Amino acid sequence: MPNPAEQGALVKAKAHELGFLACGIAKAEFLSDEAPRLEHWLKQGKHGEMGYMANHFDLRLDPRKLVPGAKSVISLAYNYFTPPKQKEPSAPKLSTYAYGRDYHKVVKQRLNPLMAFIKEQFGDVEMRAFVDSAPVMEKAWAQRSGIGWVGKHTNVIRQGAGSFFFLCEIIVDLELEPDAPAMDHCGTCRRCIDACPTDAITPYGVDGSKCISYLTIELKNAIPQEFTGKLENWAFGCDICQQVCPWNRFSTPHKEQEFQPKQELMALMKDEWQGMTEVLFDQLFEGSPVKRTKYSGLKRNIRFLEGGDQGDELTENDTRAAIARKNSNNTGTIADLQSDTTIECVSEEFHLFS
Ligand code: B12
Ligand code: SF4
Ligand code: SF4
Repeated sequence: MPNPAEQGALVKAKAHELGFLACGIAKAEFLSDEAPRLEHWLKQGKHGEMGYMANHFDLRLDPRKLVPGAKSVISLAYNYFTPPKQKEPSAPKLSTYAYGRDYHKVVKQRLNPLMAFIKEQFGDVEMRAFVDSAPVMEKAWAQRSGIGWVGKHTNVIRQGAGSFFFLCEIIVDLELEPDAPAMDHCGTCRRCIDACPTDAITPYGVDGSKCISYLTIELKNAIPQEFTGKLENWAFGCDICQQVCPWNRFSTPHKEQEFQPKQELMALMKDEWQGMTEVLFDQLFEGSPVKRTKYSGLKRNIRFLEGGDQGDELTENDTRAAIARKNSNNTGTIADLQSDTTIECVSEEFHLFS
């Protein structure tokens, strides 16, 4: 029987073979640092109307409550990066993660052979796989297992790979040797904070209720008027804080066929988005994460971008803020921001599958 270090190495090698970008291991234990932070975040109402974030507080902080007897959390990253592909520059924007088929299903399918391998190698172990599908603090596990650090925009960033990847985990009652946690490499940079159009980011924290991703996907009611003129043409999700992050210079295109966008979706003109019928919506977004917001949600978002949901004109303040943003140093082109090398990097060494 291999020892915990050899077992861990076998799992990582298999994960690599199956196409995962990274795989790391952490000891399954109570998330003591995260507990007070999560509590504070919820008390401040930063989850907005995402009621599910306030549920299962204890389960969320302890993987042994999800898998009794759990000893290890295997954390994995799955690349979804693709350079922007929408052809019409003025068309409402879709977040990159939503170009293809829903990641919950795709990544889960990729995890199944890894679970089968674990059973085959180590016998009848208890385990469960999660892809944003249960109360699991996925970013905390990714950081603990060395996959990457939680950046100031709160997404997990990996040296040599950026942050355009999904996270998933296998919680297992098998003892595997833990990896060292990842170190923070944000340094003095604050590009994501300065670029966020709704001021949702404070260092290492996001006010979910102000994030465009929340407003366009999770929020079921009307988008509050205070966000008029601030959504920067995003109709579903938002990539700005990741696009301006210098670490995403290292992103490389994914190889997942299921994440390839439909050509007709990428070619949609602005007026076709605006005039989209429910029939076309169903056709374009079958099996896509965009289904989460439903036809009515997407239409609401598009109307909001046009200023049509309130029927109000942009206020003078909104216009002034938009102009100020355009002129500010921190809102140059994404290429300018990414090519800036002033970021303080501790190391350029990469540890894929370390
Ligand atoms: C709720 C949620 C959201 C909410 C709230 C976002 C948020 N930051 O919490 C909304 C809808 C806004 C959202 C948006 C997005 N999301 Co989201 N979301 C989640 C979800 C379900 C839970 C996250 C969570 O636990 N939040 C609770 C708060 C308390 O956690 P937190 O912000 O990370 O806070 C921690 C830090 O602030 C830290 N902290 C606090 N103070 C300090 C101080 C210091 C010094 C340090 C070091 C740390 C620290 O402690 C807190 C607890 O660990 C996860 C899936 C999962 N089950 O984990 C996906 C997830 C985080 N989302 C994901 C993605 C892709 C996105 C978007 C990029 C999608 C898009 N393009 O529109 C955006 C990014 C917005 C952003 N900048 O965060 C991915 C991120 C992958 C990655 N590489 O990190 C995840 C992991 C889903 C997945 N399985 O891949 N999301
Ligand atoms: S996803 Fe957009 S709105 Fe949300 S925190 Fe990042 S930049 Fe701000
Ligand atoms: S933009 Fe800068 S501060 Fe923000 S996550 Fe990236 S490196 Fe960290």
